[in-house]
Amino acid sequence: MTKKTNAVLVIGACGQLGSELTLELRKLYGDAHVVAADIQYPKQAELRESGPFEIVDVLTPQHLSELATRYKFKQIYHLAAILSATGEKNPKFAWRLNMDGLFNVLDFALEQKVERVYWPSSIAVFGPNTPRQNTPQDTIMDPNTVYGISKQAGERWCEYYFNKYGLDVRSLRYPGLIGYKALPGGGTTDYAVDIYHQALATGTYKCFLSEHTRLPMMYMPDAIKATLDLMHAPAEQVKVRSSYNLAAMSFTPQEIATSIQRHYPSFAITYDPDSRQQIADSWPQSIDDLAARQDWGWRPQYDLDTMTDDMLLHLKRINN
Ligand code: AKB
Repeated sequence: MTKKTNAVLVIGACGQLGSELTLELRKLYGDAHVVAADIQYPKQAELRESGPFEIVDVLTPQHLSELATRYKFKQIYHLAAILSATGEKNPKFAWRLNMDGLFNVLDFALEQKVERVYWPSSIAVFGPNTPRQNTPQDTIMDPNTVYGISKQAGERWCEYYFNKYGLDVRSLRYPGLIGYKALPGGGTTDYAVDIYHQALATGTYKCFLSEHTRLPMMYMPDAIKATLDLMHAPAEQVKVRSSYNLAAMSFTPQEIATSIQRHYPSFAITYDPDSRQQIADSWPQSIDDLAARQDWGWRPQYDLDTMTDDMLLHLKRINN
């Protein structure tokens, strides 16, 4: 059997980021060259129909080796993870999936001589003793969620594989990501996606975080752009080999509601904080991403109001 060469593998392709990133990668490299992989078949027709799809459980290394009989990968995006809120429900499993999954992918990439690997980190690597305003690239990191601990450990391992084995792994510490194409799964920042859906569906939203909880956030087109810009940067410009701080905007539930009210003045928000409040309270309110700006030219394009305008426009179109 002849192998398809120069392929790009996206693991976790059905997730919030994966479903959008896969389609962008297919535009860039050609549909047939970007292999979407996940533990379940995609619900999104465009993702299912536009290119190859493979069932892969990152905890089963044989799934990866089997893929290597059919494809020669030049890049891997390993996005599969259990997020902050879900992780707290089953911490041991979250640790196993987030860590063993990463090891399986890093080892596979080494074995297969993959040129470049992308792995997402998160603002969850920071904790209650981290400075919360303009959190620096290098600072105290004392995460207190299993997700945050796994991301912090993962960052150390990515840097280790780079220093020790020369594997070109690149990473970003995403803030909360907001997009209209797919729903997030099990994060503390998920309210900032749900609120737009509920604004259109019911005109009201009960928020699981309190009114003044400020968190760093980013609109999906900016997250995709940052990811691709980092992956396309010449290796010598990528000076941080753990993970780069990345910022676009910070807002509170009250401020996003006010932004929505510019379109729907009667939109009403209420607050009923749950266990996710404690997680949010341990995270930064704003992020200093100077290193990303200086090293490979990062600049975000969306702020809260331009994101709201775009989200509502697209969601209205999808609903009609
Ligand atoms: C979460 O809320 O768990 C994620 C994240 C900030 O990494 N969105």
